[in-house]
Amino acid sequence: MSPIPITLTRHIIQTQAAHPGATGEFSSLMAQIGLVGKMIASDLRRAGLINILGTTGATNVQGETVKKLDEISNDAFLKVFQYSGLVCALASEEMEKPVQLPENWPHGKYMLLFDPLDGSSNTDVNMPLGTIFSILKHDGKGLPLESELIRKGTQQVAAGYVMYGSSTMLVFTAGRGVHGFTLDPGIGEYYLSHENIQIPAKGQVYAANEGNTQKWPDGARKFLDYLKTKDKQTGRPYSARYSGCLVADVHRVLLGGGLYLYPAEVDKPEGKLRLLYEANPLAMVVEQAGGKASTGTMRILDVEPKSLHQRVPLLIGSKNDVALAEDFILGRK
Ligand code: FDP
Repeated sequence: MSPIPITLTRHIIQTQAAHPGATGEFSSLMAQIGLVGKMIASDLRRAGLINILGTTGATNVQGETVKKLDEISNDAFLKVFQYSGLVCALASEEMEKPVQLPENWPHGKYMLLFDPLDGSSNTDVNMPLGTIFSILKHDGKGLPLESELIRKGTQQVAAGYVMYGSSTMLVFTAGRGVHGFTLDPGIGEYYLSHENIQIPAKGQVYAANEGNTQKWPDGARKFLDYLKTKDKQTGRPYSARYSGCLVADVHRVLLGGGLYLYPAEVDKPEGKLRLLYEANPLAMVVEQAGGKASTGTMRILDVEPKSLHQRVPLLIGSKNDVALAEDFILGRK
């Protein structure tokens, strides 16, 4: 008989058993994130058939066009969490302010920040998409203020993503390694498929929007030229792989090595990606797998955020590749 596969729930309960003080709240929270992932995956699978492709006609807090699927995915989080009693704060990349949770309702100690649908330019063309989440703990009583959600990445207690590709995967860390679970759609259960993921120290792949290189500072441009230059000893040229979905591109480098970069631009030094909803959670995952995440000049997880929707440049992946990118950006190469 083949061994019993480890489900997401069993994995979390086993890990929890190693922590005698654990209340089970975290296990429930993760199970519900898994449920949101299933709801979104189910909509994405049928998207072309049920009139949910295209835009809503609205613009979000980031000034970006809202896709119908952005809204549907955001709603999935609200449906599952608003009255769950599992969180005391909810903040979404799609919403200007944190969600108002009912005062006279039970609430847990965790604060959940999420990007419901990452890579939304991929929705209408059947390409990969993702969901990113970051979990913080509120130590005080009652419901936290917005300012209490604006924390450094080092304060995350857990983080991860769901990737909607040829299969649906949930990858997360609670600070003790990174584990990947694949959804068996036939029975609606996530099974442990990638235990203790370790990112290679160096890869041979880069993911970047090369159409933007003319907007990049010299250091970042030189770095890309370096990666494309032939050199057998250092495994160059690297291959380019850019899907337009951060989750999918980071997932590729997490498993195979290399790096994803969305650097600062000369006229946009703050970069594009959101610190609290995208960079911090992915940085926690990648660091836990032995990789590195940087703004180009400092560790992502040490950036002191000032606002909920703050943007940040991001270089993330294999530790040697990211360190080398920093050397170029800082003018050391
Ligand atoms: P998108 O705007 O389509 O949601 O989150 C931002 C993100 O996608 C990432 O997933 C992706 O890597 C990047 O932005 C794509 O930006 P460009 O279109 O500028 O390449």
